[in-house]
Amino acid sequence: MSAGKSSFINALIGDDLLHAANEATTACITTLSHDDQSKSTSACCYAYNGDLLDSVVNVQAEQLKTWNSDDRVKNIALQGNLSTYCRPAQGLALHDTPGPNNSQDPRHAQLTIDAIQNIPFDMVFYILNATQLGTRDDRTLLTTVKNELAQLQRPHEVIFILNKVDQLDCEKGESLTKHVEQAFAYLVDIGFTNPTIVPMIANAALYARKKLIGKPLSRKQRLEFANFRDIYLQDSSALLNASRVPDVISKNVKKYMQITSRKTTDTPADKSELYLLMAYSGLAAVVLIINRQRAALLQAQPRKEKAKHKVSA
Ligand SMILES: Nc1nc2c(ncn2[C@@H]2O[C@H](COP(=O)(O)OP(=O)(O)O)[C@@H](O)[C@H]2O)c(=O)[nH]1
Ligand SMILES: [Mg+2]
Repeated sequence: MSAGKSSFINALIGDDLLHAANEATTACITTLSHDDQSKSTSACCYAYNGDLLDSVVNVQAEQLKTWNSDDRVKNIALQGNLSTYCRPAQGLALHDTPGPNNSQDPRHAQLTIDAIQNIPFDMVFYILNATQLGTRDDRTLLTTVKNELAQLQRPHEVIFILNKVDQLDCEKGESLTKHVEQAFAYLVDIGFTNPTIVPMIANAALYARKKLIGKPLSRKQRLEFANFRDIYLQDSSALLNASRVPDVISKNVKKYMQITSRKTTDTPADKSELYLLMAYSGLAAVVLIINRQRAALLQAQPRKEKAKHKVSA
């Protein structure tokens, strides 16, 4: 709960459509599907018995928030031309789940288990809160999720995001590398083999993306963004160097950062910095991980299916 699951998806789509706050906000499963033919973003919500409750064209964050806090709603399905860097984007579906460790509402845990059992996904991003790693709740939940995943027949990859690393107090010796190593040992102890861990600042990624797209930041977001920029300037490779990702991913993020930081006449310096901040935040590694898997999935598909996806990356 509040580890940053909804913020992580918002960063991927460059928009704060999903409600994110330091409280038990997500009470249902929200599926966001990319369709590059969509002229508007439409959404529907469904009850526990599968009945359609409501639908809206040009959906706004406020509407999703209202549905999300409506006890009758089990699922929200949203479709639109999302601003994602994932390639191929067509057919991409992102599923946001409630935090299953909300002790005030046991339905949240059930919804997450339901999602694991019934949604045909290819990849799971498990968002760990860097400031609350290894609590008893967290261990119980991770063990449940691991056991549920072990029963699945279809292949899937599990990626761990160590989010909110901006909140670690490095001046008090909370070293990022040490934290990632601790997370690694913790996950191995639970039974995950050689887990991939991406340290991340989901909000930094989201704000950089919003600025690049030209969307305004709220006052609070502007203040937070200034703080993220400050820590980025101290060591722009800190998160990447601490991450535990396949070599090909870290090499490609490094390459991307090198190319972006070269002074060119066609990209203004402030824009380059935003791209770099986005890469620094962990988002570039995440997108490369997704793209690599989507390319592999596409490779395995019959020719007719491939034509539908129009690979552009
Ligand atoms: N400092 C910091 N705050 C974050 C980060 N990611 C998310 N948050 C904040 O954490 C709170 C919970 O986020 P949310 O996405 O709702 O978490 P969820 O319950 O896991 O979906 C919100 O106030 C977010 O703005 C991050 O990387 N750093
Ligand atoms: Mg949420």
